[in-house]
Amino acid sequence: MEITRRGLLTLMTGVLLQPDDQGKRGMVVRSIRPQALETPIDGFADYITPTDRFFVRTHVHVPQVVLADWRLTVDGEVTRPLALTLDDLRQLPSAELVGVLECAGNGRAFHEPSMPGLQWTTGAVGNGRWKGIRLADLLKRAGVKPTATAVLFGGADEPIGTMADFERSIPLAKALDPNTLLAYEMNGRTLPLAHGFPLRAVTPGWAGNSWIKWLTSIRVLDREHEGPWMRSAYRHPGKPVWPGAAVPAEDMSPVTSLRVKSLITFPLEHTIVPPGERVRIRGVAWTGDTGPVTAVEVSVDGGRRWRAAALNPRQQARFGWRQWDFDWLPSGAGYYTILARARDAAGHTQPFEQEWNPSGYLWNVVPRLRVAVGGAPPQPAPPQMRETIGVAPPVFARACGGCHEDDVVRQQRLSRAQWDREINKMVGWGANVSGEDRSSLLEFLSRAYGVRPRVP
Ligand SMILES: Nc1nc2c(c(=O)[nH]1)N[C@H]1C(S)=C(S)[C@@H](COP(=O)(O)O)O[C@H]1N2
Ligand SMILES: [Mo]
Repeated sequence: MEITRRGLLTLMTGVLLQPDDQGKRGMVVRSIRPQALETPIDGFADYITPTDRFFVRTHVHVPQVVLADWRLTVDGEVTRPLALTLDDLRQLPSAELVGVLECAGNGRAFHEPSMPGLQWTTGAVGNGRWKGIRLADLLKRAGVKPTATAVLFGGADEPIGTMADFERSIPLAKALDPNTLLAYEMNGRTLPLAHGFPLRAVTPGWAGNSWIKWLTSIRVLDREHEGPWMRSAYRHPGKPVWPGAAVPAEDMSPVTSLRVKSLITFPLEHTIVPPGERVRIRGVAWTGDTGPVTAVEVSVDGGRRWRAAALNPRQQARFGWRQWDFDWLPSGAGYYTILARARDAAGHTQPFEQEWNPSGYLWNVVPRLRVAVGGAPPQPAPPQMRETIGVAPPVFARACGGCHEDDVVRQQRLSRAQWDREINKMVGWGANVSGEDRSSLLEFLSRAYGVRPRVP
């Protein structure tokens, strides 16, 4: 462990021993306190996400860990309850794996209609190297009784306000899976405080809500844990529901496996590519229980044609992501829409349309970005939020209603400039709009039917 100024001070006073909370670099702050930090797309250039770029999601007050007092207890439906120090754990055979940690809510911001919660876009995910012990080895020592069906993780963190303690259980089968670890190292170093020092659960293939940090207690249960972090949070209907609908918690089940997903990490949105230049499109792809990833396809024409990207042949970790690339020589100047679509061993692939769910979990729509070859892309129109549709000025019915109904207008989402051109077009087609009428019509159309998230 690196000795830092703070570490040295605490060694001198002999009270605390915890690793320096490695500073984070260039993160998108979604919440300062409790800490929620998102990795921007430039944080995904490496196979292993550097610790200082790794996203953080914490619901709670980060605990003060006094290692001398720290114990991991194992109890519940076991024949030999245990209380172990970190040194005890380090004596056990170690295991290491590369695995993707992704928050269930990653991509929530893309759901329409939007829902409350952290508005993660693409960066509540990272590929880490995790080292620790196998949970199965510990459970074997403790002697799991036949009545056991689930394993509850509890951490040292304290809830904020009247929030319930962040405790969650996983099914016994997942706990006994040889890939399920209790990790004391991340990316070759002592697990940082932000990521759960001194010990966290690593449940590869499953969303972050099962990767409990600051572990102090493992309790073997005869049923799924009944706390609110199981019974009301992290639940998904498992099928499409009416967007915006309230779904009773009992009609949903806990979020477990991640879904097949990819990110395009290069080039960046609205890059201007010089004509004649080759572009190496790059990204990463991962999946959950239905892995491994078997293919990534790329389209440079908005999905009309697809071709296989090359998966990095050295990256075979079952739960790690795979870097891919795609060599592209644009056929000429123009505006290109690039899409990527990963496929996994079970034949699952990424959808174009996400089914809506009440908490906005497991977003995995094909990623998309646009580049301009040989010229600057036009400035995207700033989104205009609708305050009220307002009352249509008389010119609307008079000038437009003669030829068509409102419906054809209502489905449009156009910027002011586009509406301006549309009016010109209609005037060209015979609509009688002029002077003051014209400005009130333009005002109305761009306010009422401006660019904004679609509302179902
Ligand atoms: N004790 C505890 N563990 C926790 C959480 C928490 O708030 N408290 N958040 C969970 C959630 S929702 C996620 S996505 C991951 C995030 O892990 P990271 O902060 O190491 O990226 O931790 C999980 N483990
Ligand atoms: Mo999460």
